[in-house]
Amino acid sequence: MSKIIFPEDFIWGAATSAYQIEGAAFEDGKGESIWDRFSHTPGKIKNEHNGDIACDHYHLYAEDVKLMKELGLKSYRFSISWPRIFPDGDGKLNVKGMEFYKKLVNLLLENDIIPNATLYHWDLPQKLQDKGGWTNRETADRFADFAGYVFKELGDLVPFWATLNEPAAAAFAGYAAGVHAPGLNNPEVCLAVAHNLLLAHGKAVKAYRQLGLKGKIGIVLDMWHNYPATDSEEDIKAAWINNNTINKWFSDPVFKGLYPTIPGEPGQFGMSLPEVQQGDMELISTPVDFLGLNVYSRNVVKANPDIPNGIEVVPQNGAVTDIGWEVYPQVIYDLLTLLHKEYNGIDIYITENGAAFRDTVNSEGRVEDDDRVDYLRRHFEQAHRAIEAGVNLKGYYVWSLMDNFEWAEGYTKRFGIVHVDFDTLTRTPKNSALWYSEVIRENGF
Ligand code: IFM
Repeated sequence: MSKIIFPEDFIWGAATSAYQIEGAAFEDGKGESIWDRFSHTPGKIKNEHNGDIACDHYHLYAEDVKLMKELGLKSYRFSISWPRIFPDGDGKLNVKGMEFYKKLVNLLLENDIIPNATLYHWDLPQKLQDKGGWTNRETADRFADFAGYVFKELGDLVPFWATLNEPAAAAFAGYAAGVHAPGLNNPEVCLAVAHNLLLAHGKAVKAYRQLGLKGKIGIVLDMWHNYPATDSEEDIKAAWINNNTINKWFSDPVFKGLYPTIPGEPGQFGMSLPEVQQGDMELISTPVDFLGLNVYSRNVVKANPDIPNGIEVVPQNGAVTDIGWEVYPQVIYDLLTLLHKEYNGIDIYITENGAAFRDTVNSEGRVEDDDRVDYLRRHFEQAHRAIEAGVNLKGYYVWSLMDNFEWAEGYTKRFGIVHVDFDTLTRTPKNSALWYSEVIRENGF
């Protein structure tokens, strides 16, 4: 097979998030987050795991940057814990929290690793949740204050910023399904939550622009592209509805300044449309520099009038990862080409893609995760295909740099290319990390 080579300036990286790796949950003045509260609530997380220690990256960050350097990562995507910097969400500043990120960013730069920072990866300060969390429009203002402060401190050093990571998960898993923090089962509020998250995004982008900073800012969205189970008109319509409502609920407001239209009764999913005030959509659609796309798998759907929203996800028979997600690499090509067309050739970064498998360290000290190598290779191929088709794909971040706290699944799902022994905190690069390192060196495979 001929070699696949990526564009010269293609950015290869790996991603993590604060709550999933940092630990030090109650150290150096950090405030409580909604994930600290949720993970300490009995029955919410598998095996009652929590992020108190996680990978202890807060203390081991220098070792982790060294590892990134050894692997040859060009960039590292991480998130900044809001309550580490503003323990109550606003007001009192925790200088020590800010110092941690300054040390991390400086060390990355010393090692020629481009820092890529996300401002919100779900760990809202609990004190703001006590005032309604994202149901409260004022949370968006508090976020803009937090973002503005971080931009002033790190804006000259960090060239890539994302405002929010997967706001859909924050709104739907957190406020409707209740499987993520803050654990509410209230579909009624989740479109208002989504709107306030989008406002937070817009206000942060505006704050960034006002400071005249030279880097790039965008938003990170997750999408599961929907394919019809059969060629029937009903199934095709079902897939179309999901692709054009759920999948675009955040991207259309950001890139087009409008919400998708829900066919049928607006209240049919038990949700109420948000109150949109004058100027909101202009703010939300303040121009961004890129779209960050988190993509793992797809949905195959069929129309089913007997279930509440009329659209059923049909399980597939093919290979799945350890979290039960189908391996379907073509979703990368399909989504990238679609988004390219839909949003005028915007620059896109795959900000997360990867797979959970049951990895173990063998007696020779190796982790033979060939299934992950195969997964990544096949997904990279589809990304390359999309570039050849004209998509402005600029970079690819593997999820995740290391095994970590997988939210409601606790530590039971391993997404890392580096294995973490959660008893000793020992890091062991898996075969996939060694293979990825070679891909980066060759800029292809
Ligand atoms: O671990 C998560 C991450 O925090 C957000 N995107 C999906 C990953 C795998 O579930």
